Amino acid sequence: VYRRHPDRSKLQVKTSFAISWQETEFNAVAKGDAAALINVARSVGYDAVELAVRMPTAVDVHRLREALGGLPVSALGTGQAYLTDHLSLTCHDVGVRKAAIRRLVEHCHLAAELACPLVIIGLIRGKQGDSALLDGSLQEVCAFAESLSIRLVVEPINRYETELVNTAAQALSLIKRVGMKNLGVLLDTFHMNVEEENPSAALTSNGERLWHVHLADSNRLAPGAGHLDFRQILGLLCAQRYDGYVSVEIIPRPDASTAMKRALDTIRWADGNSSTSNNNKEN
Ligand code: LER
Ligand code: MN
Repeated sequence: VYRRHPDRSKLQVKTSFAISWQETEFNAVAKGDAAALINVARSVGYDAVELAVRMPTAVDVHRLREALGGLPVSALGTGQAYLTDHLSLTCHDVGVRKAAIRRLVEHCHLAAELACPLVIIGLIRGKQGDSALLDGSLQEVCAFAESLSIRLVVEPINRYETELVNTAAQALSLIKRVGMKNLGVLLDTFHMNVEEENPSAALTSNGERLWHVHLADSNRLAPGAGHLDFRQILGLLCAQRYDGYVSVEIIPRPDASTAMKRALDTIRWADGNSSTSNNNKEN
């Protein structure tokens, strides 16, 4: 159910929508004419866009900057490098592993050029790789990212997509093992709905290391199309003074522009009705 309500001039949360800048097989992202999609996201009212980028060196940065027209980039997604090029941080083949690390270094360079603070570690860690190799690979990427003031976020992903890091607790213990200050967590409400025993507890379990959030409903459609309670989700985020973006990463049905509007409608409604909304009452 999409609940409509009057626009609020200021939300408690910063919003973003995930768009693929290059062609992709990933279905939970807006794709096609990326420059046009960025414009739609801007006109619908998002504060930023998240960009999925398979190959950073192939990005025409000038064209991308022009398309953005000053709209911030909340984070860079990297999963396409796994899906299409099969690069993985946990591959036994050291050549593939090094190529994955090099690719992420390129993502860090692009992120720095776009003043985007975060690079996402999702599927690029591999689906069935050797978890013992993950810590070292991440240490290498984090050390480089630090030199550009870029932070990385590990995203727990559901078991049907990867065996490595399915829950918020696993992400936190990975971060502790890796021991780098610029490694945090990204939680995706779609994956949490599959994996977390207690999604509310998981949402607050990463404390100051929670730097990015993907919003999708239980069916991976726009928030409002499934059975997740976004009032509770935003309420919990605001209560812990989360100051990152909530970035909508969904299957864009029936079309990207409608999905963008529906998602933002639900976020605005949930924001206005969350338990912390008193902080933001309109006069
Ligand atoms: C990417 O953010 C994600 O959520 C994964 O499902 C990638 O396949
Ligand atoms: Mn995600």
